[in-house]
Amino acid sequence: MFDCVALVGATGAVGRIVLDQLHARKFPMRRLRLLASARSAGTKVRYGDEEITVELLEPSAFAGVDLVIASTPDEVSAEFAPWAVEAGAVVVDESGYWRMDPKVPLVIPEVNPQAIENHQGIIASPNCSTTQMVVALAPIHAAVGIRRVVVSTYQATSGAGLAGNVELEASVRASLDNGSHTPSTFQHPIGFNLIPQIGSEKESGYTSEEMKMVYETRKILGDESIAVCPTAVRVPVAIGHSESILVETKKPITAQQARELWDAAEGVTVVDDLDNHVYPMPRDCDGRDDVFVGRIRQDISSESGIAFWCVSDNLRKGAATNAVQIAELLARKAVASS
Ligand code: 11C
Repeated sequence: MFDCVALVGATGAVGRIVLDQLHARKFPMRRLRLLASARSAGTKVRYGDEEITVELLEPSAFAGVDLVIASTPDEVSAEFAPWAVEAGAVVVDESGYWRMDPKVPLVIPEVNPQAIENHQGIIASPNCSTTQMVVALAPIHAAVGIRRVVVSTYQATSGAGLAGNVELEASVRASLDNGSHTPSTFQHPIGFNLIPQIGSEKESGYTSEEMKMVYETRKILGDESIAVCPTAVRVPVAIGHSESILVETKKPITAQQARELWDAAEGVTVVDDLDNHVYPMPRDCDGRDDVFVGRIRQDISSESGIAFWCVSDNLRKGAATNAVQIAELLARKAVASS
């Protein structure tokens, strides 16, 4: 049982779901505090039957806090996480800032729970598009080894926060009304459109979002030899990232063997019956915590490959749920060592 847990970023798209999850999963804590920038400090936020007033995020705010769960932009995390660690708290961070730091474990509880053992105060939760892919890849990697992954993403506007969904709605309405809407969150109008750019250019023509999928996948699976070729695309869907994934394996695997591995895997639900038009779709996965896989088939262009379709709620398993599951691991570890 934690004496005091602080949630940083409670008023954001992910923070709201973290609050719901902490309550729904009866997270073991005596007190919950909410911290945010001056813009949100003073706001009242509902938590179950309580109303909690958001406090200002400043170094002194972490006195007496045991655990921090944070969903903030990278630059905010860079500043506050050291304050929290200095005050003795453990930080579960959803931003991209700490993920590739060698001292920071990057954790998906179903995949590499053992990594939390070596934390030095900060534990990172991966990028949403990486998380769902790696949950699906992990059982295949454990069984037959993965040599290469080719992935194209179809990412929801909520990946860019509440502003992304506001912009989706405004852009769709403007198109239906034959009007125009000037984008501010995305690079182009998102209504009735696809945008093959998420993040900024990072290296060799790949975006920052795409390179997260390369580096984070290797770190979580603990295998620097895995080759990943990603294309990340923003689509006019509010919630639920989808991914078309082709895996080249070290040893051959059949589609049926892959299906059996996913049927047995924690956190994965197989939805796969093409004859009856059954496959995962974002609108069916919205509000659910699992990673859904379907369209499972042999790669007809090579000897040892599996192609599949993967959908998950990017705000849940892609962010809030994974962070709360990491916090639950820490709670169990504390009980085990007390
Ligand atoms: C998106 N995946 O869909 C991004 C947002 O590194 O946690 C998440 C950014 C991150 O826009």
